[in-house]
Amino acid sequence: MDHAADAQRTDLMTLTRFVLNEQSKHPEARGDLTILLSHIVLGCKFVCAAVNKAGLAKLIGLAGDTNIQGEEQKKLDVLSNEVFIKALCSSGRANVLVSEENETEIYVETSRRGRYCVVFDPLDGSSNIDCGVSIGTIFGIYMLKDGKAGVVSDVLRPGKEMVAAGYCLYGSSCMLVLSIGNGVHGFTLDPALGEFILTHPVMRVPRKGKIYSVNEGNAKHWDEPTKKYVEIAKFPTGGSVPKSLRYIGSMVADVHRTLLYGGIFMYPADKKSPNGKLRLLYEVFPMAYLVEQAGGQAFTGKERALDVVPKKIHERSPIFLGSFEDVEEIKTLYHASGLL
Ligand code: FDP
Repeated sequence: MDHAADAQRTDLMTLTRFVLNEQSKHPEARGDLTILLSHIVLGCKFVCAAVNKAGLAKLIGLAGDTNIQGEEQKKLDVLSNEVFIKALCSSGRANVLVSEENETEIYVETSRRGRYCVVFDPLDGSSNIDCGVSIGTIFGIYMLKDGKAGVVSDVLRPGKEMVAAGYCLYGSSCMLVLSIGNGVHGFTLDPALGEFILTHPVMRVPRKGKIYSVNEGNAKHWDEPTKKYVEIAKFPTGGSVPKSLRYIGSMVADVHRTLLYGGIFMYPADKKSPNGKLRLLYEVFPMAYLVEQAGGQAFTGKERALDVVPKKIHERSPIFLGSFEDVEEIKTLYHASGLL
């Protein structure tokens, strides 16, 4: 019998245990972030279960549809949003919340307020729900600036001020990828245990990749540096091998692949959308935070993504993120173009 392997199989590092271990390294920590994260995890488990049974339960459909019992059906993204808001409010640790689904920020009622602000997209990639393609939840966490009642400026801050960020991928398995500022760690949901188990400790994005990921349907509208980058990816000179194109069109899935296999994911600005498509607070920032924590880079076409100071909660930003050297190449092209 292989005792070492057996010991590892039975000594499970759950996400909660991992975060508690991290917390114990900071004697001043009060456990608030641990509690907040456990409520986010609960939301992810709920959404994972809902996504898995969406077809069966007829959860898919337009919000406002009525089922056979005359009950109102909730679209999966509406349902997920409700679950996360309730989980965050009941944690007693959240203060200002920004959700992709809500036009304005949400202030947790005074009696349940805590020190953290959470920005999130409860179900990203929603155009993929109806065809069973992987989708995900993205979140980023800030700590209140002055520890008093939260205000919108507590979330209108650069991504580098986040204290944690992560995403949950609802794919062939359900995986939660998290950074609390000490590298990136991946946890896979064991459905039998109902627990996220550490399966990908210390994730590092390969220094250089072989994949580029972009919606090429927008190529007509791209600026010169983006066009040039993709041209070189397809027709490299000097005997290099062309890069492969992979684009799922679901940010969590595309970024997850980029973290694991390397390469570049981009949603650039173009003539139609001068600020790109993706949202700064709850798409670009958390993913940029994770990619940097994993040793990669994230660039907007002008500057380091995590340095941008948002002016509005639903602001958009172009993004190029992934392997350090691949992002360095697009930065060089922007510098050479004189667009910066
Ligand atoms: P979706 O529209 O399906 O919700 O920002 C949302 C997002 O998906 C991302 O998940 C994805 O990366 C991107 O939009 C896809 O946009 P395109 O369809 O324009 O390529």
